[in-house]
Amino acid sequence: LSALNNSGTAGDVMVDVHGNQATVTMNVSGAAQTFMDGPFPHAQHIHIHGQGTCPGPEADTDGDGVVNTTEGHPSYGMIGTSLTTEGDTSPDSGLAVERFPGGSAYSYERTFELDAPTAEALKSGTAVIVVHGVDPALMPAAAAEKMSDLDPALPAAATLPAACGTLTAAQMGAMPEGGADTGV
Ligand SMILES: [Cu+2]
Repeated sequence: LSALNNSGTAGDVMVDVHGNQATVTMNVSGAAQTFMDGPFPHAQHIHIHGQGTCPGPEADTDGDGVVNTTEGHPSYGMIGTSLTTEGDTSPDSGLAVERFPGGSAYSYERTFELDAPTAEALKSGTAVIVVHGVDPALMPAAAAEKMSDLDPALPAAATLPAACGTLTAAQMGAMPEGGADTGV
């Protein structure tokens, strides 16, 4: 994962796919620490069916100095899977902030059933991990005063993309028993 929007957030991600089961392992650091006296929630998703890329600064089409989530959609696509800590993993849980990891550094591991669109994107190389939530102090002041492009009840900082990484397929074919496993 590489930082977006000057967030300082970094990390790494592995998606291990066996049939329709995916195990996602993530380590994230340098993320926004606190939000309203609690751990800063970091919505995180597998985005799918865009160009399979992370946006550059030119994606800031409204010129406010940040690439918000919507401005990144042409690059990384829409939410395919919400990498929540429990319960639903569908796009419906995209902003279920109480079910995402939080704080400045965290590890995440979860096994869940892949839905067909996300599985297809993983195979076709258009699956992109995006971690959201940036310390507003790191944003241009005018952008930090805005509300989120995804939910007008949340500040822009809460949903701003903080880190992004493209997933590259790798066959882990060393032990072919039981069919081919695809590590991504
Ligand atoms: Cu996202």
